[in-house]
Amino acid sequence: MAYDFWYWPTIPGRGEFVRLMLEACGIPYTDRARDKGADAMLADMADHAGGPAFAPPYLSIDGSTVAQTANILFYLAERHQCGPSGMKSRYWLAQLQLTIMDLVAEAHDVHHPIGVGLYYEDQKAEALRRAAEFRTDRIPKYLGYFERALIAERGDWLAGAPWSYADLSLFHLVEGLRYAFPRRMATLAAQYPAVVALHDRVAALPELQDYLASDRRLPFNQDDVFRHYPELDAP
Ligand SMILES: N[C@@H](CCC(=O)N[C@@H](CS)C(=O)NCC(=O)O)C(=O)O
Repeated sequence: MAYDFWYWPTIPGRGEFVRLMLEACGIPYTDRARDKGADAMLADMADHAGGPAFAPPYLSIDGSTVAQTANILFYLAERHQCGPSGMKSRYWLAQLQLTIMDLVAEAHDVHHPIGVGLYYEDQKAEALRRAAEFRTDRIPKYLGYFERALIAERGDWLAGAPWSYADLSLFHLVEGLRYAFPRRMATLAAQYPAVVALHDRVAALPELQDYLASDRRLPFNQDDVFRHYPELDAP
């Protein structure tokens, strides 16, 4: 069975965390909105009388949905036994993933600090203030946490071995931060060697090579959660 996976068709966004897991775990899926368009996704969302999703990404399963990025990854890991399976690891990975999603939300709020529905141009002054705090305090605090988490584990991955969806997500998080804040990330790189090494290990995973080189993987762009506005970046 191939999952019906729904996410905005033109950005990696939060959908990328799910795509990476589906691809690396070899789970069959159809990227429905890339085939059918965003309007088809909105129609599908409106169609789920039972268990509707509030927002994409989501999986559509038997008329119901599994939504919320961290929840989707938790579901897929359980259902397909992809990654560490011990009780402690499962909840540890969920904890890490929820923390990653917190940082994703903060990265988004840097360019939309006042209103999700407003244009960036209408909140530029506030974005400048938010970006300064994000660069100085929040990125180091989160990356420092993931650095400690990696150092605390024996082995190469966030929950020991084998790799898990949280490792894939930390990889994409670093990619997104590097896209949005290249100057800041260049300054910080040396302080978080375990995070950088984890990023590089995921990039080299044999299970991901086909996907990473394919056009199924969308490039970052200025409609995404991670956006590069040069004025919001600094060393
Ligand atoms: N907490 C949710 C957030 C979902 C979300 O914000 N999705 C965005 C795209 S990345 C969206 O389309 N939001 C529409 C809205 O909030 O109205 C998750 O992690 O999946």
